[in-house]
Amino acid sequence: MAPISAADIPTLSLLYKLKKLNASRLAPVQGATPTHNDRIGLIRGDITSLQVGAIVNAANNSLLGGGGVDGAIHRAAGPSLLAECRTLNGCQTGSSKITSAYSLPCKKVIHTVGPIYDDIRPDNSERALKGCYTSSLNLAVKNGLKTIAFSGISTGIYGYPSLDAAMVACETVKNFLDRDKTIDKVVFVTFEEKDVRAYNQVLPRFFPPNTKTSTEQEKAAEEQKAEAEAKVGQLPDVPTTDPADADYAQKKQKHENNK
Ligand code: AR6
Repeated sequence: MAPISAADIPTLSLLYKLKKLNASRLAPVQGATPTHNDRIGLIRGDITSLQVGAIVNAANNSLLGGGGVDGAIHRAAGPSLLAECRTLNGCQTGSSKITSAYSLPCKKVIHTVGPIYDDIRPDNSERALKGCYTSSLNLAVKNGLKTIAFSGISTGIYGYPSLDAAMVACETVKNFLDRDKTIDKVVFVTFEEKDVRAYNQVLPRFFPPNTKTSTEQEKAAEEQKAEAEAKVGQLPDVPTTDPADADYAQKKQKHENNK
């Protein structure tokens, strides 16, 4: 399968424009913003074909491979990936570790360990799932990677309900992008129909379409400019002589007088 480059993965802005993603009929969550719509990608397919900075594997505590996306990643990367994973001494639930990508088209693989969904204590599962997204994003930044693609951590064999998992994923990624300036693109990779539906439903609640017309955008830019100019007006006047020069001139005069 030909690799898909990061630039070819559609952003939310494009998906809204093409009407492949629609505004939610449900209320947006608090703080929802279209600001990151160019930095979020969404694609359905096999994560092993993505030519991105890092793909995120839904691994287990041993990091020694398994079924689902973990199996697909190990098969596509080749046996060297397992050899490197053996040196890592496993990984805790809610945490992540990074390896090379070997025969995969991406640069790195981040292995994260999602929770086995606990419907008696869903808060514990939510905390661990948040940890998976945050620790993976932090590892990407630490390794200078600009693009990162997530599989639906815990939504397969580990049984996390897709809609709830998509809420956690979107909220955590949004909070991260609100303060990060280094990551260019975070991609959500869906595989099964249930996850496609979940992301189509949840993404617009966190990252709504930009409904401002270009005139409104221009007006907002004008307002920002006026505000900046008003602030400049409050600054002290720029000195007309160089303080260092004035000091020098004074000293020079004194020296002349003492001659
Ligand atoms: N590309 C993208 N997504 C995929 C692919 C693929 N090739 N294959 C499956 N998915 P799962 P978990 C989706 O079960 O629930 C392993 O044995 C899948 O549809 O792989 O976190 C590990 O070793 C689902 O949305 O991971 C652990 O023991 C998502 O990937 C255990 O499974 C995750 O499903 C982890 O379970």
